[in-house]
Amino acid sequence: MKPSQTTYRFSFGPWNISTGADPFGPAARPEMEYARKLKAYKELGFDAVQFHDDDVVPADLDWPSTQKRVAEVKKILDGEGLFVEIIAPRLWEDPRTVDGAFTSNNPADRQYAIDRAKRTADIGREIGCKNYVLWLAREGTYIREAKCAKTGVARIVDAWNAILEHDSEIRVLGEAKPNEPMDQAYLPTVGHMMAVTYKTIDPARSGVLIESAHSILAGLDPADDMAFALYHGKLWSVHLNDQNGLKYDQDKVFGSVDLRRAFNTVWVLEKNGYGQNGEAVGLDVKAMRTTSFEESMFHLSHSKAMFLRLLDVVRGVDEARVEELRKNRQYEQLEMLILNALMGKAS
Ligand code: XLS
Ligand code: MG
Repeated sequence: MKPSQTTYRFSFGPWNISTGADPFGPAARPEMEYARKLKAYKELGFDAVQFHDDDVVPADLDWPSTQKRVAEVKKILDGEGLFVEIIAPRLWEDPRTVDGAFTSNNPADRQYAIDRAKRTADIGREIGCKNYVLWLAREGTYIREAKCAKTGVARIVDAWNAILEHDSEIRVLGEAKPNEPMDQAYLPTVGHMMAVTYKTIDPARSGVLIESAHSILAGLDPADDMAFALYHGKLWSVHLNDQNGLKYDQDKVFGSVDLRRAFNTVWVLEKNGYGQNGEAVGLDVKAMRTTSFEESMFHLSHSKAMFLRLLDVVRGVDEARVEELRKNRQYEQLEMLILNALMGKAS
């Protein structure tokens, strides 16, 4: 394979610049003003924004006020030269989604979720974004007996279809996560999510966003999960970050825990042409709670820098030599070739 000439484009969401609040303590630094966050994108070398519906406009506003607010945000983005890469309904904070959104046991609450999901597609249309992400945060249970899991899956597919039907131009990207906030999710892995894409009314418009930490939390390798989705032509966005073992979702700087795992992720994306159809490299990372307000954006530029440095390493690996070592089954030597590359040694 020839080295690709992909010019990568990078994105993140406004939630990635945060106050450091966690389940055990309140904000550790002030909230950054929204307009300041949007200004930060270009300063940090990013190209695109990832939005939840209520990152753009408060949820449940009437439609004319929603349109007005969306137009204001769009104007700021146009002025900054940014595009919106993904739009996603935030279906896990409202009191009506406390028992799940599409899988709630309460029909009125399920309807609220569907209505809000459709409205999110409308916001996407107004702001010029066709990638619609479904992170199914509360679609699962704390105890298995609370719901029928089979019905839960069917309800997720129905909701997915309702979104596809509502807007014939968007494509829906499922984002799997095995646990947190729920004890166990109904669609815990990329494989589950991929199976569901084929059960929708329009598989060609149904794909995935893969987050590194979510694969790791499922005990899987992000690079393999991404390869699987790439094989299916369904990897339409990524959330790169890192994760220290099977704990709570940490959203650490890309490559900060396991450099080789990050290298393999970049390898798989690069070797398979990710980004050549407009896909962006999303970085879903969080600053440490100890970080000061002034330094609370470094984790983003650092993650991007890590991706680009690993890309240099990937592009620097002698492919012919790799092929030869593969052919001769000299995996010990192949391993050292990669370790040397990671440590800045030619061979
Ligand atoms: C959670 C996700 C979430 C989605 C969008 O890990 O990053 O924010 O990507 O809803
Ligand atoms: Mg994510």
